[in-house]
Amino acid sequence: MTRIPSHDITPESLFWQRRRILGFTLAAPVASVLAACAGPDVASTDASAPTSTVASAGSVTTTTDELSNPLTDYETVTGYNNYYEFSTDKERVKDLSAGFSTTPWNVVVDGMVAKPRTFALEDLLALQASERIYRLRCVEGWSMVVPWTGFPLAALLQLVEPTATAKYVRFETLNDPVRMPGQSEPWYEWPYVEGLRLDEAMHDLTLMATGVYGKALPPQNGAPLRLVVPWKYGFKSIKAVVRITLTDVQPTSLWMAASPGEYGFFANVNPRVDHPRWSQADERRIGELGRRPTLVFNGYKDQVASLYTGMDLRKFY
Ligand SMILES: Nc1nc2c(c(=O)[nH]1)N[C@H]1C(S)=C(S)[C@@H](COP(=O)(O)O)O[C@H]1N2
Ligand SMILES: [Mo]
Repeated sequence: MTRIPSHDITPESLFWQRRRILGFTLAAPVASVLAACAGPDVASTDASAPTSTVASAGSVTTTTDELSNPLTDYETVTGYNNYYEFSTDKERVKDLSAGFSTTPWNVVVDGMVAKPRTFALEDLLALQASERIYRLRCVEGWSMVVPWTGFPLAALLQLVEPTATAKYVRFETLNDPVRMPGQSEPWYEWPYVEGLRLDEAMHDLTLMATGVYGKALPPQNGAPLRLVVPWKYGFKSIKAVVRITLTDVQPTSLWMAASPGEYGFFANVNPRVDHPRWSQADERRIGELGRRPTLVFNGYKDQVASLYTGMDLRKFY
């Protein structure tokens, strides 16, 4: 079992201390929201930090991303998770989600499409699968390198034929407080919602992941189906998707609703735009000591910058 430096955890008590130090006064529910995705990842060097070893799970043929960054080991990828439907404690999500059943699973694709359809998960697993090694940069200031398997979202959207009026894609997580006990917490507007502009959704980098490390996606990583948008902060990569709706209205995500001053719609990784409460200039790659500089668009600038031509990316966070 890989040990995670305890500094990544923002327990309520520490959070409150920090709030007091910073002199914030917030009503309790709001403050709990902000403890969320979240408090900054505290920079530290820790002798117990995991070393980057490529885990044995599944059939991964490549051991680094295209920038020669080693993969984050399997135990960490599947043992250190943000998933508020189960817990705000990243190290407890794995155990608390262990019994989460994903059969049967349907995904409704509706809205501004010529051919709305409900897909059984099996229909989606039949789409051409590919392996993608992507950096995942959490807005909290930590990152990983993850080998996903899945299919491009574009392949799914082409099947339903978005109409000319569709401008955005809205994603929704399963809403089931019995199976997802965190949804009984009143601080958020459940279910978790995320959104992309249609051209972002159609971009080849945008993946619907069904597996990790060559194995089926485990519950804690968003089984059976989760979005992965590698040039945006991790919170855009919504888990356990049950509904995808094409629309002409910019979706309001759970994080935009919870804290509009902190979380915008685009949320492109940008080291030059600080979070209101911490810098985004650098990050802690889990498994490494110290911090490394955060890359513009998380290192995918060449592939995605043209999506934002003419936009002021400081303003359109
Ligand atoms: N439904 C849902 N999706 C979610 C989250 C969540 O709490 N609920 N957390 C997000 C955040 S903040 C991050 S960083 C990533 C983490 O993905 P991972 O656990 O696979 O690393 O999932 C994102 N998707
Ligand atoms: Mo995150």
